[in-house]
Amino acid sequence: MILHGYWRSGTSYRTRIALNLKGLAYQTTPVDLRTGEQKSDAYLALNPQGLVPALETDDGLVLTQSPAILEWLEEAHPTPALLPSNAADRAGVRAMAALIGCDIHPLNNLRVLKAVRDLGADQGGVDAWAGGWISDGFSALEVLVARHGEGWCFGGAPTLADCYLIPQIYSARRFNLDLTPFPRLLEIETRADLHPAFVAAHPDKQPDGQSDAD
Ligand SMILES: N[C@@H](CCC(=O)N[C@@H](CS)C(=O)NCC(=O)O)C(=O)O
Repeated sequence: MILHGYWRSGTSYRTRIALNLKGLAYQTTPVDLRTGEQKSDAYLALNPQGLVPALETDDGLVLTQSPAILEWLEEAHPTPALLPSNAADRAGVRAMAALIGCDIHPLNNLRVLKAVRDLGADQGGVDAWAGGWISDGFSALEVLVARHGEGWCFGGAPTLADCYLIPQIYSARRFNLDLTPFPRLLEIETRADLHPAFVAAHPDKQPDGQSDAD
């Protein structure tokens, strides 16, 4: 498989975590968001939306939208499972994933932050914008993890929810958000820091992840 992504992109990061948790081999083809490569003709042919990630499967399928990719991985490669075995718990994990994927991440992606800057925000304003939405979502997630987590977001093993959480924490640090109000989320991050699938997916470990510029 080939993952087209960018080292610091949260959606690419969450996809790498899921691939690694499943133990699947893949190559990475970097798409440089700093230079606008996601809008090149070559990349638009893969993903007409011009966003990363895109996953080319061994069968020649091109999958886009990280939630769809993660659900496809779960269906095509069910073991180890990243969703619980009963429907109610699966809904609980998907709710946590959507809390991040639908209600936090879209408000701090590159094109939205550019629009916030175009409206006149300086870096402090951008940090406050992104940090405010992350804080809002993390406050709810902290409560949900208190209800359902037993070491990870939902239960005692990593699920799709953790694939979403760890990149969002990484992003929160880039916006200088104080994470001390979220001790349960930070405990999960500490656990992920010791888990090989999460460690190998970290942006700093990616071949295109050597530059500070962004
Ligand atoms: N809902 C999409 C969002 C994808 C997305 O926003 N990707 C960002 C990087 S995390 C991107 O490609 N941004 C480029 C841009 O805004 O031009 C997904 O989950 O795949």
